[in-house]
Amino acid sequence: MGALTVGVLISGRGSNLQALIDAAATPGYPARLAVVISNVPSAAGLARAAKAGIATVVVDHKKFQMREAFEAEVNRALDDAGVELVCLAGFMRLLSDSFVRHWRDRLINIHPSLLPAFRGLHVHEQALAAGVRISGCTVHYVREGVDDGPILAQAAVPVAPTDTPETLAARVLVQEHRIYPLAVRLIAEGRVRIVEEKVMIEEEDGSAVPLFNTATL
Ligand code: 4DW
Ligand code: GAR
Repeated sequence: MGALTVGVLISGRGSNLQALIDAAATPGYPARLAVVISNVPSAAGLARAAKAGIATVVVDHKKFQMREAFEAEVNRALDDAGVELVCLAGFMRLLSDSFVRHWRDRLINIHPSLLPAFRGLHVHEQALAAGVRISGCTVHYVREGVDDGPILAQAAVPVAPTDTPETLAARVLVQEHRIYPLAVRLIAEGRVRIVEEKVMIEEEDGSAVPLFNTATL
């Protein structure tokens, strides 16, 4: 069976992109990164992709008046590369309902909280302000709402009394780099089913269960 063709959308640093690049370089990984698209020309993740020999495309949203025109250009780059699964990795532009519908069940995101807690921006500030003792990260299918959609994988981390948004973000990021490649692997292996908007993982015997083994503390 051929590897699943993946496109990654970024806006910045690209450390989750790097985790996917590193995973895809391991023998037997069932997905291949075909294109990395950034809406920010200066995104550091573009150099990571180039270093790994992955095609890069910049679609600078500032050059487009209409979100639809921007997204049409993104879609052209994804289609040109034969992309079957789109991974948002620190991609910070809101995608329209029509884009999300077009890629329904083929579009996933990583978010640095235990969704549905703490949507949107400044997530770690929100977690510290709420006083939670546990935070974490979530890989989810993207739906029309922001930071909404069936949950593929989550990992938990402790919140320390001395944490700042920066120290908490760093602890969560380590787990992001574990669960994003894991989630892409499960999809690429064809083991993921969405049943009543919940993700089920197919076992060898054909039964389907929720993913069980991603939690860490
Ligand atoms: C996300 C959600 C909203 C904005 C930025 C990031 C998180 C993941 C995500 C990216 N694109 C998405 C999602 C999502 O969960 N659901 C959908 N699309 N439909 C956001 O509001 N960004 C605004 C400003 C960005 C900027 O100033 O650069 C925007 O208007 O796009
Ligand atoms: C990551 O922490 C990711 O979870 C977060 O942005 C960071 C991107 O870092 N994404 C969101 O907040 C989406 N709502 P990276 O560019 O190094 O992967």
